[in-house]
Amino acid sequence: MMTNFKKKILITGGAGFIGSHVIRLFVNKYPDYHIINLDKLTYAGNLANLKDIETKPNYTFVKGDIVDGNFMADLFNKHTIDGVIHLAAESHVDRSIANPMEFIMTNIVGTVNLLNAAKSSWKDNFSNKRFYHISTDEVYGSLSNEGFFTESTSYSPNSPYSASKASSDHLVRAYYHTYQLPIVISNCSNNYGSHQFPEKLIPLMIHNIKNNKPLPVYGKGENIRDWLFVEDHASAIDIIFHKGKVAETYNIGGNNELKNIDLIYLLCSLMDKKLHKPKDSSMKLITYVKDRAGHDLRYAIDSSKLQKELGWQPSLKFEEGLEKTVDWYLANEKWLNEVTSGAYQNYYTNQYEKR
Ligand code: NAD
Ligand code: TDX
Repeated sequence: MMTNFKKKILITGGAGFIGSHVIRLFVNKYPDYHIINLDKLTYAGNLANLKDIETKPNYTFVKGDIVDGNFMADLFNKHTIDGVIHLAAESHVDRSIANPMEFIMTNIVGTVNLLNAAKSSWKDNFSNKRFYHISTDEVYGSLSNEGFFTESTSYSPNSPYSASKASSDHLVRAYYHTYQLPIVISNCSNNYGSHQFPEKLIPLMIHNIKNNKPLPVYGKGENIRDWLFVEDHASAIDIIFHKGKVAETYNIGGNNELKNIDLIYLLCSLMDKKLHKPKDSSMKLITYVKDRAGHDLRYAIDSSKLQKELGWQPSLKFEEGLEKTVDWYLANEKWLNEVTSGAYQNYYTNQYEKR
């Protein structure tokens, strides 16, 4: 086994949706890096997401909570960490509306613990170190039908989730200005792809279509999101981690805006084909339900800075990415059944059936 790794990188939240794609990319692409995945394994963390790489010699999993400051300090004392890619978070807007405190603890307090652990273990000698914070376009608030979020758009978060992410972005930036901690931040639009927990729009709709359950559309379905295939987010993270400038922010987006209802129509017709159902049969499951509180109308990202300065491009067209995603969920019934048993049923009843 190789012991002289070139770099040791701590990736937090690596058992979640985006984190597992980032871990897979880094473990496979950089055999000379030692990748440590720190994850609490909340309802959203699932080691089954990483089965294909878990025995690789350059990968280590550590179960732990970023809210536990002593634990984080010990981890940094035990390993000589060169870089952090911080994805661990509570990530679902609806859960933040029902229970904001978890979001304050993990997204804000947890991020500060990580900043403190990195700062103190690096002992103010920051050469060749990097703290990369992964954030969201939701920190910029909501757009009307025109315009795009750029890196200089003012923050205007509207949900407890986005406010907690905005707060963590500010703290990360403050650690650069106050202590010169070499940080970089990216803000990405809505991701979709394999291994996404079926509380988020696309996998929830796939799961419900598959099981002939109602498809809950919030409000009129007119809200617009900009969708990016998760592996393209992972490739942007790779580029920004290696080439992004210290203290800069990079927006990441798919340039791919869709109204929720149009996306659901697309999914229905794709699933009808895949499941050999009569044309338009899934469409009949669409059910308009009470709108999300404070529902942001539109997100749209201008990612030209990342494209021009660092040469990143999304690789897939949305139709291709959506088909790949649907195929993955249909081929991975066991994964879907496991994550939708147990606690998921209580969540679903509270979120959709008791309202
Ligand atoms: P996810 O909910 O699928 O995964 C989050 C992971 O963090 C899970 O594995 C969970 O176990 C872990 N975690 C939660 N609390 C923790 C704690 N206290 N200590 C250690 N680990 C903990 O989330 P995701 O969709 O993969 O999002 C990952 C990151 O990307 C988040 O920071 C999110 O804000 C950001 N982001 C997500 C999207 C999106 O569309 N999903 C878009 C832009 C940015
Ligand atoms: O059942 C539903 N019905 C519905 O109409 C769900 C779950 C969602 N929606 C709507 C709400 C949104 O307008 O679909 C849209 C997408 O919803 P989510 O999948 O919950 O994503 P969103 O709220 O846009 O936030 C996502 O993108 C940014 C991620 O969850 C965040 O982690 C990320 O930061």
